Amino acid sequence: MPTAFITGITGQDGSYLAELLLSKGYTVYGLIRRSSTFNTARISHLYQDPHDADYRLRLVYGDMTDGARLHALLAEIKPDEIYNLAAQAHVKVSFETPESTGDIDALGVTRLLESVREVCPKARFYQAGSSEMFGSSPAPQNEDTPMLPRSPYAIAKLYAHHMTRNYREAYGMYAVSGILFNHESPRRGATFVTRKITRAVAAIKAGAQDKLYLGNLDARRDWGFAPEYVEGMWRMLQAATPRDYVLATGEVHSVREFAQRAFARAGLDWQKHIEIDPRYLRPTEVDVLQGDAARAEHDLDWKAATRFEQLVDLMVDADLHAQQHGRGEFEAVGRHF
Ligand code: NAP
Ligand code: G4F
Repeated sequence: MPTAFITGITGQDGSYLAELLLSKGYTVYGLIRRSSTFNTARISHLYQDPHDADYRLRLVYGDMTDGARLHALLAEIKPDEIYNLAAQAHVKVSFETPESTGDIDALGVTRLLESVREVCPKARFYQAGSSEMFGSSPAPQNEDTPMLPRSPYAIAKLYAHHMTRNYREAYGMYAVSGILFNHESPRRGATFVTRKITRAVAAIKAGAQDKLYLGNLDARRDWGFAPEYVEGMWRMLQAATPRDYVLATGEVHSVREFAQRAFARAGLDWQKHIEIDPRYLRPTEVDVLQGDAARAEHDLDWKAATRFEQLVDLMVDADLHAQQHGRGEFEAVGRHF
């Protein structure tokens, strides 16, 4: 069975991808950062004792800023597939940390690609590109839409996107960049707007909180369900020809609409609880992201299935459940979510 190397395995997407690949029989190596507190909550249900006979989830220490370590790991593991999901993935934070965001999200990809070229050039490489790269380009956006990024995060991702394409063209490597629109789940980080809203709904419902402070309610996004998107990543690496693909639902809603639906799901009136705090506004905003995933549907037979209302409801329900049962941030979600 194949061997995969996942960077960012402790993140939302990394955890779902690890589940998917393990279920397909892969041996999965996951890169984790040394941390003084545990950062493996999203994959704790997948943990295996190294002494298990079927020990296929192997966590290794490293960092996207440490090229020598990435090189040594790839030389040792010689994976068949590499999924580069590691990133400083928060757009607003990237305005505060532009240098380290570029180091991890842009140069980190070059470090990885260069190591792949040197030690395992036949490996198939997936780069986690982002719809943020489209920035101010009018919607709907597809693979041919001009990219006009609006944040240090998006600019770093665009560098990585072009670098991935360049390694494909220059060295004939199987290297692709998935241009993924926003995808969410009960495992979404708590500072992204969807999860920030659904966690607050649960806390307000329980009487533990009264107000939720947000930024731009008019921003519109194309929100899908994360497990479906990691399936799309895998399909990109199984295709006969390496190509870049958009993954999206094609449906667009505002932050306000997300909040309205989420509060209503719990029987709450959003207008009584939401306040605007300018600290959550961005120096430059991306107003509308709406993807056209026709190429992925045609070539990969990939199509988003979970619609907006279902997504909001399942996220609210998971956070209500967690709140009611006094569970930690990801404990309630288990294998199902
Ligand atoms: P996430 O939950 O924020 O996870 C990010 C992962 O990157 C975590 O495992 C994190 O480790 C790791 N990481 C951060 N800095 C690192 C470093 N210097 N070295 C090694 N690992 C590092 O993000 P996500 O939502 O799963 O997204 C996965 C990827 O897809 C990211 O590259 C993101 O930019 C991209 N993307 C996401 C979306 C989306 O809507 N979710 C859409 C388009 C593209 P820790 O747990 O230790 O922090
Ligand atoms: O949830 P967000 O922080 O996600 P954003 O900026 O769209 O980025 C996410 O999706 C990208 C793909 O398009 C990924 F590449 C990236 O890694 C990340 O996963 O914000 C969504 C919208 C923004 O317009 C933001 O201004 O919600 C608006 N918003 C309004 N109030 C807020 C808030 N965002 C956050 N995080 N917190 C707020 O209080």
